[in-house]
Amino acid sequence: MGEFGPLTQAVIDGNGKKVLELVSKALGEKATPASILSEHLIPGMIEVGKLMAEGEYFIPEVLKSAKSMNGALEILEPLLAQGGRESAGYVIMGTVDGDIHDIGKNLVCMLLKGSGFEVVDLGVSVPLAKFVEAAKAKDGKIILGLSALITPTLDEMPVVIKAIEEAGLRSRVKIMVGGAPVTKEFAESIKADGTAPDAPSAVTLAKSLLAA
Ligand code: B1M
Repeated sequence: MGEFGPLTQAVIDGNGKKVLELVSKALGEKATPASILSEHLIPGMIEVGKLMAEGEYFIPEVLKSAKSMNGALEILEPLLAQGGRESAGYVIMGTVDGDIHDIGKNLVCMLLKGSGFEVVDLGVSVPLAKFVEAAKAKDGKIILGLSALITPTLDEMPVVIKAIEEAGLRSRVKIMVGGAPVTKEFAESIKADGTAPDAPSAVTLAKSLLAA
């Protein structure tokens, strides 16, 4: 295991109490929510992923880290969303059916909200019909964001896109896909409107999809 700062290490250790303490301390010392995320919390989850891949961490350890990360996100989210600006657009977001990973999706939602988007987060393992229903319920040009973290659930993305087409919504629903296994080539092959490798670039993509 490499050398990490105390907050990153607390995420790796899955020590939720310490993570909350250190996040509050950093905010008290005027660190920005965005820097706490990118410099401390995300590197912790990246290391957890490495430890899982190396067989050093198993599901219980990973879950503890994920819970501690999500606890920190709850504190940071309202701070990132502050501002009361005019809506930048409407985004429906969810992790596709069969997939329960949500940390990356939550980060994307958080940064979108922080950039003035109205975000409806449908959660994890979202059934196809729920995406279609949510898209039907909002008029005008909107974005549908699909997240997936495990290779088998990538197959659900084209299924959702087809259902949106069949519901006659495709011309006004821009579809953004993402998650670690999603490549640009994959996104093009399923006729999504775009993909982004991380949360900040997802915000840039969302803006450009609505401007197009
Ligand atoms: Co799972 N898991 N997991 N896991 N897990 C991975 C993804 C895996 C790569 C680990 C590994 O083997 N090395 C592997 C997938 C292999 C594969 O298929 N390619 C894996 C596996 C196999 C599994 C299970 C099947 C394990 C099992 O049960 N045997 C199981 C799946 C259950 C299911 O979904 N049906 C499982 C379960 C879990 C936990 C529940 C324990 C937990 C999830 C907790 C939670 O999310 N609440 C978990 C975790 C935490 C991980 C790792 C360690 C970390 C994922 C994460 O949060 N990353 C992960 C290893 C890894 O990724 N290296 C792993 C941090 C996050 C900030 O990054 O999610 O990539 P990420 O999001 C980024 C970008 O991808 C992008 O922006 C985000 C922010 O920058 N992005 C988007 C994401 N969504 C986007 C949407 C967009 C745009 C950008 O537009 C719509």
